[in-house]
Amino acid sequence: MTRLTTHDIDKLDSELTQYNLSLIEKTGVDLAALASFAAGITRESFKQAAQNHMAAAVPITSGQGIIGGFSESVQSIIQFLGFDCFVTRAADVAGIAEAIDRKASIIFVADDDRFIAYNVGKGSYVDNGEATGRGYVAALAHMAKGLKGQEVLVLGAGPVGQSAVAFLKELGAWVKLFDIQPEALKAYQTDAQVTIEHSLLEALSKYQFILDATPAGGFIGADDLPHEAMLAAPGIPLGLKQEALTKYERHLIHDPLQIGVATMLAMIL
Ligand code: PYL
Repeated sequence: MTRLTTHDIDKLDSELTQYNLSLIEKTGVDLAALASFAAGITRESFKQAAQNHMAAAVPITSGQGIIGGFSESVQSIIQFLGFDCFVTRAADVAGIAEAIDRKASIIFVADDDRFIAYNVGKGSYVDNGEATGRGYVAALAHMAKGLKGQEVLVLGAGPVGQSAVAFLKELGAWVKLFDIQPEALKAYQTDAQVTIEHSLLEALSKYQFILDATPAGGFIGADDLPHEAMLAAPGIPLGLKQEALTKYERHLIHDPLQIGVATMLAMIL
């Protein structure tokens, strides 16, 4: 998983309203609706649940340490969705204890390897990778006005790509999967709804709907894609080159945290 930098998220809080409006423009629905769809709940029940939950974001100092603004960005996304959320004053175990003492019902914690939301009452958690894969498929499905029976190219068979493949199959899409590491594709060799793609450039030129779940940046040029391409790209950094970004911006979903955190919240209620 690529590690975010403070620079990736430094304007996130102040731009959430504009970000949500751009989601509505591209997909027809807002962040709460996408997260609800990905979680299999109604937008109404998601909004209702805000009355019964207090969330906490706990900074974690392990490994490469705290990312400036990370916990605050998680908090602002959760608050934007109508839920109470605080960032604990303490970090690590003391922060988790503080969250519980302050009656948090959902605790968000991330180290360098995992980012989870833990539901204290249920004793269950959801992982950011799984939520992000589902959330970005939800966005692509709305942008495409439905993916049932459609061919969708998924780049990357890591945690996000695997979750995206699973949800795409649930939605009745025909998945075309590419990964640079053949062993990542073994699990799909006998899957009737998944076709393995062996040439990246050939695959990019062929499919209108693309989900880029790779951690690679700047490898997709404007001429590599069909004119009508629509892309959902959770991968950090963005896989599109600047020229492609300019050409496909109106049909591109890409953010550092918003869809993943919103979907974690909707899935862990
Ligand atoms: C969850 C993000 C999405 C993409 N990469 C993941 C990442 O950057 N993970 C590291 C998160 C570290 C957070 C740090 C803190 O500030 O609490 N431990």
